[in-house]
Amino acid sequence: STEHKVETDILTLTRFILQSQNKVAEASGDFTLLLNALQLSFKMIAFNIRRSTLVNLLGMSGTSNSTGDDQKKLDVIGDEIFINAMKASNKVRVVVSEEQEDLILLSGQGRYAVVCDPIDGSSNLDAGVSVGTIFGIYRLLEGSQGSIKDVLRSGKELVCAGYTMYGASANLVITMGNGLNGFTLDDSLGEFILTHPNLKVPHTRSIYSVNEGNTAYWSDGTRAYFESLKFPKDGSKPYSARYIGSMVADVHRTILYGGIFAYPADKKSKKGKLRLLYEGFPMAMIIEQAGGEAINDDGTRILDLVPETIHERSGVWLGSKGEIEKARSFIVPK
Ligand code: AHM
Ligand code: MG
Repeated sequence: STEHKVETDILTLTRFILQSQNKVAEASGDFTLLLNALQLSFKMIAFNIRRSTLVNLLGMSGTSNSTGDDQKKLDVIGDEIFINAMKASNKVRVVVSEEQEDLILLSGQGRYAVVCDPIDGSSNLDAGVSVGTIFGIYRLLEGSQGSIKDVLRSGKELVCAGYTMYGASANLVITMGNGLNGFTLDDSLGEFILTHPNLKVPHTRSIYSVNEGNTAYWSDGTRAYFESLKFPKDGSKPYSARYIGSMVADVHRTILYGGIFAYPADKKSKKGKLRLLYEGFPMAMIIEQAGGEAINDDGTRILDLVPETIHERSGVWLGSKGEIEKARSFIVPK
């Protein structure tokens, strides 16, 4: 019995991972060390975002990344933080970053490949709006010393996926294939604490999240689908629109409140905008682990796709099962 209200037995992310690892027979502790390196990079990115206005880290860096996007100073810093953490972990042989044209091969004893968008949604940074880091982890193929083959694989083969949203607090949401759990960074302890165990997408709120400014480029099916949400034929209330323009924040809200998030392929972006390997796959695994679904514009399960190049793009539709089924009935030609 406790006579005070202080939590003296907190479940940190490291403790949580160790507990999950104990259930895996071949667990060697390498995965825990890799996750520790990732956690450190998230804390460092969170810290730099938080002080960015004060120390002149906002604005453009004057460079552009592999896919031609202009880079923000924080994009460059986030990328460096992430890559250095992966190198220092000594557990990773292959690194893919949105900010690097080529994959990075590392030496050492690692058995993992990590794919990452270090700061996603960076166009929101200067306005102080939430951004996030998205990541996925593959175990190297049997006998591999690290090569591009370790990452040109279907999303189903990911052993771990997650994101950290840098908002009012830093929120890390992670799955190792047996459910989805959310952790919040306690700044004073410097630890991610389990605050959202066993996350499931609710079915309660009718919200759609899409860049409606692209309507002119949409397919007829996409247009008809969103029209159906705004003008329901069955007399139900129209959906609410919410669009932050940071995938991590839009997906985080979808997991907590329900609804659908989409970045469809359209006439302007024929393969969509989002990258399959380090945006589509991790978010698809995450939403499925929360009981939802993720498909592309053909209605194919995102996790079944196999990328041909590391920066390949894909249309993405994700949300609760019911919302995705409704979308599918409009967007996939019969
Ligand atoms: P980025 O990786 O260059 O930051 O772009 C990805 C972001 C996503 O976070 C977000 O869903 C999307 O781009 C928003 O794009 P748009 O401004 O076209 O709506
Ligand atoms: Mg991105």
